[in-house]
Amino acid sequence: MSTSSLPSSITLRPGAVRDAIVDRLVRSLGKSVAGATRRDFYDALAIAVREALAERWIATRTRVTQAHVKRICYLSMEFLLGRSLINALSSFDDGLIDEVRETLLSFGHNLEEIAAEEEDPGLGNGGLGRLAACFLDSLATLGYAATGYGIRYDYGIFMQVIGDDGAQREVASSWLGMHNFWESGRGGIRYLVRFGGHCKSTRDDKGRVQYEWVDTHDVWAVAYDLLIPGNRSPTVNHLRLWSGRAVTPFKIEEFNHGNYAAAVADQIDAKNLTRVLYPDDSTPQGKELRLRQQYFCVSASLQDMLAQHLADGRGIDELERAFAIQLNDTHPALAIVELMRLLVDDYHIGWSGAWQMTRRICGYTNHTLLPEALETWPVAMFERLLPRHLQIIYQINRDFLEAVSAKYPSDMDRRRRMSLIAEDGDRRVRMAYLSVIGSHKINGVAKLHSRLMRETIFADFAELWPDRFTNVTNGIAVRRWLKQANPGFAQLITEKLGSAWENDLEDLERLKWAVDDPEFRQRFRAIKLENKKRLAKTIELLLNQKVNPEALFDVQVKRIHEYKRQLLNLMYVIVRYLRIINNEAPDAVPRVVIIAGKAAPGYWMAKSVIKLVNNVARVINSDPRVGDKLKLCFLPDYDVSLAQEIMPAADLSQQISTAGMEASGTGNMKLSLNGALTIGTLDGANIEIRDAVGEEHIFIFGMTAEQVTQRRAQGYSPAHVVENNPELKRAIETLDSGLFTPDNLADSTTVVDRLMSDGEHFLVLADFDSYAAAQDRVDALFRDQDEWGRQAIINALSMGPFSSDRSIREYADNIWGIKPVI
Ligand code: 26V
Repeated sequence: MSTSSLPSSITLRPGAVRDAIVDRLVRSLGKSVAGATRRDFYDALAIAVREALAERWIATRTRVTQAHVKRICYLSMEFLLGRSLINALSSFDDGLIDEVRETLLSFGHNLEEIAAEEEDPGLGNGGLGRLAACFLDSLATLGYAATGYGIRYDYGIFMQVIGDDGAQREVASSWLGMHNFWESGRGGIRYLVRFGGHCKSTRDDKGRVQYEWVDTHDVWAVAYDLLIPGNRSPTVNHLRLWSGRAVTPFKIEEFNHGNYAAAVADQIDAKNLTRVLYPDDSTPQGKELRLRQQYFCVSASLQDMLAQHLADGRGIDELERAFAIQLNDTHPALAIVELMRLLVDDYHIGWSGAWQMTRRICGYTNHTLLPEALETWPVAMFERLLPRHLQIIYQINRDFLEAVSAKYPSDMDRRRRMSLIAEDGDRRVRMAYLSVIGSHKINGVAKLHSRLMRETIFADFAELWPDRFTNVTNGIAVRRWLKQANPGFAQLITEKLGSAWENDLEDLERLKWAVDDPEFRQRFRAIKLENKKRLAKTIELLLNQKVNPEALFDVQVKRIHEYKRQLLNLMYVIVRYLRIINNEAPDAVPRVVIIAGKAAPGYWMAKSVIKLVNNVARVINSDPRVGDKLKLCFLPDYDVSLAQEIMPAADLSQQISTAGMEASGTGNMKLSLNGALTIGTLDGANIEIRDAVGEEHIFIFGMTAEQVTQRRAQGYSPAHVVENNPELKRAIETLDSGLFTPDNLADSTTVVDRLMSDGEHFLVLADFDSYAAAQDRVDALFRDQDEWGRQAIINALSMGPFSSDRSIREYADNIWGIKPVI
């Protein structure tokens, strides 16, 4: 039966919302309307929406197959999607969501509360994972044929709970606890992924060496698909996530002999493969299970691509016309090696032809310059887990180093530097170099980052192949970060401009006149105040702390890392606190300082920062001398859904990383788009944001990346800085006195010791003077509410270039060579 011949009454569409919901309640869930809970309404609605998307999805796949267009496969170990219901509902362009809202009201429910029933699938750590989700949104909205490939972790990022002592505790939380209606298990789509074993070589009848990988331990990768709707677009793509399953059946004989553990050992091993996301995004732990996850993801995805390609009746030699692969950082870099293995060993394509094809198919995005975050794997581990892949890596390396030697004869040091194998200490495979060598384009994620990438970690490679290096500045999905997160502001824009901006953010430029329209400014400020009231309620719910919505909402939300310098923020909060209690700031602008973010469980200093923030907050928030003038709030368990509440309520966006260290940042874009002013260093995309909003509408401070390098070379001495700033000195002394951590002095002193250590790598206090001066400018401007509002609007309306639609068009045109199918 074709979808069009289904009885139409069950399709969710304008005019039939009530019938569709009741139909799913009764027929899919077996609930009466009278007996249905909030959760039942969520389930019924989710089923109805998913079915409506499924029709668009089938149509998309038919179009893609018929058009024979090139597809992009976005390989990523992380996708931080956020909730689906409102995203999907608001992608329909016929006012469906309004009717859903009214219908639910008639049943006594509110759409936002219903939507909050959904677990936020936290299948990622931070920026890199959220970027992948924004990119999928843009790919579908712009009508590109795209598939995301990743892992269906049973447990995504941990839930962060703050203990009574202020410290972070990690609690496992399964997004799959409740039935997830957004994914469909595709039992029929599964591939064998092999590990271990050894390699045999034989000669074929023409005398060529053939390699065989034998005696392997195998695991099934089974597919689960999540639908990715384009906004007001006929396109629905999918994200395909792989889950591990045992190949060997349950061993009933062992069971019957009472060996219960042995009976299920294989099942458990296979399931463990995809059990949990690694929560450390700063230091790779070199854990074997992580390498297994990477290979599992890559192998299943490539088999899936090839299977589809061949099923379409196309030849293997056409592969590069059918597919582009993008590597989201080095985590899926094994795709380069696995593709070589498939082409050479299974499809018997000659080595150099296979290599050319592989390189033309793959592109690599780098997301960090931090040397400790660059992945390397012990050769010994590779040998044990992926022996054939190690051989291939050696061959790639031999060919490559030969080319290096041809260009730079007798430059042995260069050969050593550029080798895929690091020989210092235990021998390790350098995944970033593998990604560079195996890709036709290598890009950074903001202009500064792309330049530093060429000049530092990949300098030798950029000298060898200057044309392969490029930049694509990150962007954000306007739908989630404005239309859904800030419906009030979105409606105001639409009232003035129509809704074209949703899919063409540059259109906001046309609203620039509104900056000088007092009525528009007044409405903008009223919307901001409403958003702040909403967040104030959430803060009260989470922390049992009242905050004044009229105060300046000062926001720093992101993973906790020393380079992001949450401690610079905290030191300044302490300085303000001391000014207030010493009666030195009679007219201080009232502030609510909001900090949120998770620390990697093994990153001790980051966890100390969280604990200290909470301890300082406890003292400040309970000091009667402070009142409304200052509140410090650490919001626990920062995730996409909490971000959607915070972004529209912010006045000030803190983007204060040590210059040269934040690759791009994307929270900076989300906050600015929602009308926050940025206080920031000349780092990552902050620089491009400054260029877009104008330097008079942003608070820039601190050293440039070049000055940071110089300062480190000179030898940085924090004691010297502190000696010259009496307020900073007083703040340090107060910390050292234990005022904030009476139960455990060390909770303060260990952090102070770090800040005060000679050569402290992140130069936190070196930027303090300039940061405090910029904060004074913030206060001064906030006193003029009308002018602040004007500049906030300028910020929001200047964000045209920071849509992920723009980023995706650049990837499509300059890297992937793909065209939309619509
Ligand atoms: C690194 C690692 C290393 C070890 C194993 C687990 C793991 C997981 C994630 C990462 C990624 C760190 C890199 C990252 O997230 N970079 C961020 O990427 C954003 C999107 O491009 C960018 O805006 C941020 O500035 C950058 O920090």
